[in-house]
Amino acid sequence: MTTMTDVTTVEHGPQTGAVKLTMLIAGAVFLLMMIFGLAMRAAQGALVEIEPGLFYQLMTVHGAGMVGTAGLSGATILWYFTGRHVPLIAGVFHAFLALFLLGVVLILGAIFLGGYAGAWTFLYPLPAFSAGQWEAGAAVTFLLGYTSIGVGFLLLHLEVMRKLIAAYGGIGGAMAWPVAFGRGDPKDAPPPGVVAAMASSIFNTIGIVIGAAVLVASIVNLAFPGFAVDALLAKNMIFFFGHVFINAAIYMAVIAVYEIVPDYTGKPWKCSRAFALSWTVVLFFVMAVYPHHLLQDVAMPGWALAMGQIVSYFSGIPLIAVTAFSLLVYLRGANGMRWDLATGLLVLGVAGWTAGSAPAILDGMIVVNKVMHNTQWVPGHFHTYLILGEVAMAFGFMAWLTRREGETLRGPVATVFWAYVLGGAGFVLMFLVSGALSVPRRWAVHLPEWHLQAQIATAFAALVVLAVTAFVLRYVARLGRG
Ligand code: HEM
Ligand SMILES: [Cu+2]
Repeated sequence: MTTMTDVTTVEHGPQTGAVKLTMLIAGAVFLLMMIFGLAMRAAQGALVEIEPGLFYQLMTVHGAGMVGTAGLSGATILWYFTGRHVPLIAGVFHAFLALFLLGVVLILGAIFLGGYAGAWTFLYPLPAFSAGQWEAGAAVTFLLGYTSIGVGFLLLHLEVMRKLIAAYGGIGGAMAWPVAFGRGDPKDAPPPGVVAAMASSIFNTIGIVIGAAVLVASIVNLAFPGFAVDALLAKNMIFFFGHVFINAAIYMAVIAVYEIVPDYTGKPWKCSRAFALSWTVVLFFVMAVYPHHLLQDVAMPGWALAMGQIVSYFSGIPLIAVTAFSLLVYLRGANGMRWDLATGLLVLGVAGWTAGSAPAILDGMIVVNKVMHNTQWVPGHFHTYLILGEVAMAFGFMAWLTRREGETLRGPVATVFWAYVLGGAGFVLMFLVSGALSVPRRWAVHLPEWHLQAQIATAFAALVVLAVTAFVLRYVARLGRG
């Protein structure tokens, strides 16, 4: 429905085309980055030979590409469903997409033409210490790519927040604070998707602003090496940004669950008091918990690390409240649910996200972290809530965008779905097993004792790649047929 020439609600407006196109790009990039991941795991299992310099280029493009695409797909879900509730300016989304693609070009150029291989975390001062692998210009180009993507996200979140604040009577209204803390009636509360959109836009904006500051400082340092940055401060800022950004990607994607599942049960999903309260807690905990990335930094003040650990313990509670618990409560009250690829993947996403938080909380404990941190336990937990969490929800949203009435999850599409579940679960389990056996992370070459785990993981990864190829082809075929 078009309300004004340049203002449109996405549901039936021209934005649906842009959203479908963006999800096509996201799906294709996920697939390509998974193939790079497969190559890395195969190299760790000595199944293929990849020269270490190239391995770190692949690791850099895989990390940046995956995190960026998780953000892209999450933000697209946020945009699409926010457009159901408030009118959004279409041009903002186009600018977001254009800035994102510009960033991708810069990042790919920096890595594959410039040789940048300092990992997606651009940890200061590594971009400036390449040991001859890349020039400062390549590192600057990589960081400019991030900056471009960051500006796009800021535009998108500002438009979303501006409209939600106007429509729901301020930040508190959009966060359902009258229901959470006062006598507000849940009947008058905004829908769950709005609460999630408001909360994730707030923390992602804060994260990106901090990220932009450290990006600019790093760029100036590369251009004028005399300009030094406090390394510990830079690390805090980078991990605050990185932690918040990837979390925001998942919290934005869950909006698809809140908005789509009710279509399949016929029962509306209401914002209860517990739900509203949990999202407010999430808003603060997501930001307060980031020091769990710095538990090994002896120079960090003790109180910050203690806070990281304590908030880690407790952050599981609101997380589960806004995901698995609210979904189960909701489904219990509903009269059954129709399963198709979309609902299958969305519910898998919630389950995988919840499951992945368990090893993450373990690693957030200082005593565990001292042993586990630089092992593959870490990629083990984050691949769980990414492959079986965010990415599953993104493909679920894509399946929903191209759904057919009355379809169910059986036949070949069920086989593909279960191949994805099995491949994903096996793959992440092998990371966790390797981590428990103290196999280090981010090593291009593995000792012979570690090859078997990597080889088994490679077979599971191949299954994931096959399933995702089928998801993408199905999506393309259905878009093509209109
Ligand atoms: C078939 C699927 C995938 C495969 C085979 C794969 C493989 C890998 C491998 C082998 C590594 C390096 C592990 C190490 O440190 O030794 C890695 C790191 C990583 N992967 Fe994946 N991955 C997959 C999917 C994903 C997805 C879906 C995401 C995010 C949405 C993701 C994000 C990352 C990140 C952020 C890193 C860390 C890079 C770094 O340490 O700088 N991966 N992956
Ligand atoms: Cu974190």
